Amino acid sequence: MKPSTPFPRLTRRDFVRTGSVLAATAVASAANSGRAADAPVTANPVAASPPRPLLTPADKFRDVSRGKPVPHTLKGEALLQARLTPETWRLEIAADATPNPAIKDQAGLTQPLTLADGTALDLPALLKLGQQHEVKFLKAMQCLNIPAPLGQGLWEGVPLREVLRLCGQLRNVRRIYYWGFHNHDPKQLFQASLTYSQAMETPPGELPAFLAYRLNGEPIPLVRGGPVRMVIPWAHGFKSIKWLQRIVVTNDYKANDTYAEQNNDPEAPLKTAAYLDNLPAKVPAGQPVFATGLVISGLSGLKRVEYSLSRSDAKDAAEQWTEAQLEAPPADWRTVLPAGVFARQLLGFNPQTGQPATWPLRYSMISWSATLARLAPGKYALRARAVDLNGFAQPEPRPVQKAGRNALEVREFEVV
Ligand SMILES: Nc1nc2c(c(=O)[nH]1)N[C@H]1C(S)=C(S)[C@@H](COP(=O)(O)O)O[C@H]1N2
Ligand SMILES: [Mo]
Repeated sequence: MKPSTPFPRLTRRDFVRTGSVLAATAVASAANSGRAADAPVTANPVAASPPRPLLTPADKFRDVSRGKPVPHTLKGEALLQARLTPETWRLEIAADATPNPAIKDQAGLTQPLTLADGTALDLPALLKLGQQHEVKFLKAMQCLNIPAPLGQGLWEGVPLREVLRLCGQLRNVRRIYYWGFHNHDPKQLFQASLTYSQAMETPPGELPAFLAYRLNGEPIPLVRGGPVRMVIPWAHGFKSIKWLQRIVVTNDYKANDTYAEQNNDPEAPLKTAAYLDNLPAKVPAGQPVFATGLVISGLSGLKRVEYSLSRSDAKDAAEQWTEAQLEAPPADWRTVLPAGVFARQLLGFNPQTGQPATWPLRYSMISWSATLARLAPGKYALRARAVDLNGFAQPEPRPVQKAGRNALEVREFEVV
């Protein structure tokens, strides 16, 4: 791979300047029926919506938070009581003591961290651990049940394995459960879990489960689950527990995630999938349409995004798939990353060159686009799908939507 042009694709600037160049070179061929060969191409395509920045501001993520009241609405004394300020935050780590017929030998650890004996981990201690073990990377937050990414952040924190090493010897541990502040009402408990080795044995080049304390270069705000949030890089959002306060090691072998109770697959990793932005309902004839969307690179990576444009007012339209353009990596990561954070420090980047090892980065998202030109008047349906590195086109190989919302999306519009 030549370092100069590792990924010869659409740059962010090209995206913004959606004008004549794109329109003229439009791959739009989408091929089929409805195109009037001689229709003029004007310089300004109708854009669905402009591409987003690679980093979503902390308060612009779509929010998925249970609880009454939701923890991030707490104020003043209630916030202190909840231990959700940087000074009051504590993390307890203990062994599961709940009687359970499925367990022969209860799990144990030699150094529990508890509020009762004053050993619970506080934020200064976690930050200190970070001086030695900090990890940083870009991750898309994606709810298993919502067909649109929630946002993407630069997350920084300490691998869970390093935190568990503070607890001495672990015995009979098969899984690790964890939850956040939830108002002391058991009905509001929102818990997630990992296997022991997912927590402890990060494979080379892979991303660890970690306790995040910074988002986009700032302390994680309350609204995004601060002061400390668990971040599980390879998983859907429900494993990334906000307002983290308790970790329990257990001999129970079951994935005891609250999310599993609603028929969700608790072990389904982030799914490679493309999502479509909205299109204007009506487009004047002769004006190209600039279709955009987001694509997440999940467990199986991303080969390409494809779209198909068909006449929805004609029966004959055969589905034909055309490759869409992917947003290129930024030419200069300093324009994207917060001050003091360098690309070569991020997991998933080459530490020598500061270039991303894959594009899109694993578990992150970028924009895609397609210019649809010379469309004859009529009704159209646009579809888009991601093809993973194994050649599976969305929603394959995961057609069951309770394992990750990635149905083939369609947007209809009319050229008038
Ligand atoms: N404590 C707690 N953590 C939580 C949740 C919750 O309700 N409570 N929701 C989870 C779910 S289902 C998702 S999709 C993500 C959403 O993260 P966001 O609100 O930062 O976008 O948070 C996860 N972490
Ligand atoms: Mo979710």
